[in-house]
Amino acid sequence: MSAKIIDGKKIAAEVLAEVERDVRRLKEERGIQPGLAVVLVGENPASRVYVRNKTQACERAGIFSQQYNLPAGTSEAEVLELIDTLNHQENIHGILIQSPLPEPLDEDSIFNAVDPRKDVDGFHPVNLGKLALGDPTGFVACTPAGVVELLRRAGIETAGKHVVVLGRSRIVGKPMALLMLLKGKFADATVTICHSKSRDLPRITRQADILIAAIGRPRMVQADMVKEGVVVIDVGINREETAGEKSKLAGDVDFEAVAAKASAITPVPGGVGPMTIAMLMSNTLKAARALLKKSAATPARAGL
Ligand code: BQF
Repeated sequence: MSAKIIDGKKIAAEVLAEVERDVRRLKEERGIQPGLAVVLVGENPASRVYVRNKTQACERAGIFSQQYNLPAGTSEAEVLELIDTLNHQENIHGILIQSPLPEPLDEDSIFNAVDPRKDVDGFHPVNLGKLALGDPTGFVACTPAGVVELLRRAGIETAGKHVVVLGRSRIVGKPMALLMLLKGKFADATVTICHSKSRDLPRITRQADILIAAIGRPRMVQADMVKEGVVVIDVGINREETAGEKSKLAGDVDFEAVAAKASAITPVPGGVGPMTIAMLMSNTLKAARALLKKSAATPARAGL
């Protein structure tokens, strides 16, 4: 089988164009410009690239963005103080704390401090809980939300299919599995989650109609681990150090080998990565709109 290559860059550009249009309308009709605060602690080179991708996307979507660069030695109390300020800042609808945070900062207590209404990354327990319950008012983590959007726009049905998720992280694997388990179109799947302790991984992954790889190990998924006609979504973004100055990106999937058996597959780069950024923009727009609904329910002045 010759696999269809799912063009994440193109699909992300479509999402971004829709967000840009809706942001423009929100500004024109309601005088509100969505705003995103981007907080980067330390000097992780990959994180700097990701943060740049996000602020650039804000510019393209017409979203106001404010970047905070804190030095590596910043204390937890200082980060929490900034989050508290941003939680109360009216022109900021979304707050993003770039992960991973440098040691010894504790990601859990820092993610938990973000107001769930501004948690556009979907990392807060409230939003993870809403996802588990199928409550649409919450925020879904951008990468798994991007995978669903990618499947939808590539016309890949999930209902009744066996979706195998490789990886159980708070940011990707777990929410990914929960999304596939929801009721409705582009969900309704039979879901299996595998992880580092799973026994006989290839036996499980070979049963997948749709395989979603989010383990963070370059080229771990090999041809003998998939069945003919599988749809493969590669969430892995692994930086492979090369002799040159530029590091190369590799997915969790051995692309060439697996593409020979798959019916559709996402590349790295240009697959899930751009979708992550597009969904962050979409979540920020959603956060700004949600605020609007609340103020509509409680008019500021009588007669309005
Ligand atoms: C592409 C991320 C691991 C850990 C923390 C486009 C991105 C990446 C690739 C990007 C990622 C990965 C981000 C491509 C944000 C996705 O063209 O393939 C965009 O910027 N990402 C992050 O913020 O934190 C991470 C991966």
